Amino acid sequence: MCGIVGAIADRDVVPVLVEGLKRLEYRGYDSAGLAVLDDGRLRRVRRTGRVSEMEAAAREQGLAASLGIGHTRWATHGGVTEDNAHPHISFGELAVVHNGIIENHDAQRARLQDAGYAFESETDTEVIAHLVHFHRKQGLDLLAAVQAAVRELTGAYAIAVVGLDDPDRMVVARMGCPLLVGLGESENFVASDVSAIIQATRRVIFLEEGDTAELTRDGVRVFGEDGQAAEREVHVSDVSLASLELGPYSHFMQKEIHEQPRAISDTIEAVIDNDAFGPELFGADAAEVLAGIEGIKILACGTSYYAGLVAGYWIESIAGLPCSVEIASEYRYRDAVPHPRHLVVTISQSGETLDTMEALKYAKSLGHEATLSICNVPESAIPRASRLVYYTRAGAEIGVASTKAFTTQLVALFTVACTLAKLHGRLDPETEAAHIDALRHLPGSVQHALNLEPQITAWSERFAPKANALFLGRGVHYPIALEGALKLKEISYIHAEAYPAGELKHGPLALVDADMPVVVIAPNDRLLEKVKSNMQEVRARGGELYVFTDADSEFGPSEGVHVIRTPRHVGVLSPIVHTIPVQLLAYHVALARGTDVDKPRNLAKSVTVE
Ligand code: HGA
Repeated sequence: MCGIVGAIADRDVVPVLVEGLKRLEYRGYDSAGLAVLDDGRLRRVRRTGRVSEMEAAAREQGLAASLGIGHTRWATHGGVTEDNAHPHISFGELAVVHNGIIENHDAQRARLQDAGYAFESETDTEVIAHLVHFHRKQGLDLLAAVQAAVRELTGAYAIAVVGLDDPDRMVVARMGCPLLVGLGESENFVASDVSAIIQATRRVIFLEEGDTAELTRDGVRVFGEDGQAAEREVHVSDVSLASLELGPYSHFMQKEIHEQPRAISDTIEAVIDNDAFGPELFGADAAEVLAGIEGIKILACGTSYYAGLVAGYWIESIAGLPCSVEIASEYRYRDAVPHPRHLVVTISQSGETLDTMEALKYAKSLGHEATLSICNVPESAIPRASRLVYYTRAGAEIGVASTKAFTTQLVALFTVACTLAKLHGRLDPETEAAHIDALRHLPGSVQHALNLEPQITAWSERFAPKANALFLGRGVHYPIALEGALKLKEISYIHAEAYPAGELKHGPLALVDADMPVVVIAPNDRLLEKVKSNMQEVRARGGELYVFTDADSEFGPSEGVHVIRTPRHVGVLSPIVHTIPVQLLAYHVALARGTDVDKPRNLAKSVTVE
């Protein structure tokens, strides 16, 4: 979603801002802009479309300055127009970039209009610019004006503000949206994501909810929600530049699909090194937190929700504990019945997913004290709000369609299931050793599945002209069918639905004809015979089947039935291996259709708005 970058330095910061915005492109956006303080003038350039178009315009105008802010916008309030693009400026004197949604913008707009402010955009953001300007004109300095303004806002925001009267400072604030400060030598930065400033500094402070901060060239002062000076820890980011570059790949999604053997082995390293599952994997007080747990509630959105569904099968079958899995944006708005002895597990790649964060807050408000976050970004908001954490080590995921984050979440959740089983006396040493052995061999099986790419590419040509597709799976592979359908619709825009194969006859079979390709996840498990019957139902209606099955299953191709064989059945970890072909299928169908694989239309990474 929206990205923010800002810099104050003794050098021209425009290249820093542009590079930062390019690194934020992966979050998804529709327009971009910069505002800089140049020799007593506030200059701005904004464009709809790509950062490179905005960069060209900035170059043409000879934009150069030592203080500035930049933004990539993913519109929530007001259409995708240049007037709605950020930065927003008040009276030509003060510029603001904003990530989030201001919920009381209508009331503030009316009030500011009465005070003589004219609005140029349809955004909620513009009220922030005028509100800060208003307080500045009442005699407050920039920091106090921002603090006064945010006290009058409801909703979520990360903002950065610069003003003509303040050529030596920038003020930033956050509530509900990520924002961090980067510390350089005689220069300082702000960004919504560390990748935006990694070329300038690795030393970062993650601002906390309600924080404001004042950045000058020589220092940074942070203030807590109460307005008092606050100490915040300085972290050294280990995000690798290589993970932000494409290297030999055509798309980040392709690169990230192929990084999965490494991402998985990094994520399970601690389990393999310890040769055991155990609460210590989840934090210092995990033994105590997990001790009295009698059930699990998983909260997540999108692909992470599907990872949660797989975990639901594992937790009930391996640990013998009841597990419910719920979409975070639904849970947060219903009258849920809390179970104080249930562990609440949230899953979010970015750790900033707003709906998941709010669901976690709601669960805590209901009395859930035992909370665990599965997350890929250290120090992000959701793990910080949770008592326990398991960090996946997928590395930066740039493609909007999640791939390696999903499979690493699955291995993390498998570890949760096995640890709970052990704590509840349901994991004997032989089974534990077998599960660890399966994990040890998993990267190899995933690599084997990746080697199927040429066969899957051949299939993709047949899918490309289709308007619809159906994905089927049963049991623990049903969520993989859901994930396959989601990947296909996200990046190829083919309408795809997933069903548990046994459900076909209860409705969706009506859709099946020769134009409806049906993808089936059919591993060699105890449900294979049932799935075969479901496939017969499809064939009998003229539907064409595309089946992923294991090397050792006895299921072969026939008229209207295409088969690709994944590696030998890997037992309980089979859903992870079967994820690879559906990712590759979506990727190659999208390539064949010529869509923008890494930045699918209308979608964004790190969904930090409701
Ligand atoms: N509400 C603002 C910013 C939107 C946003 O943060 N998107 O991720 C707008 O619509 O401009």
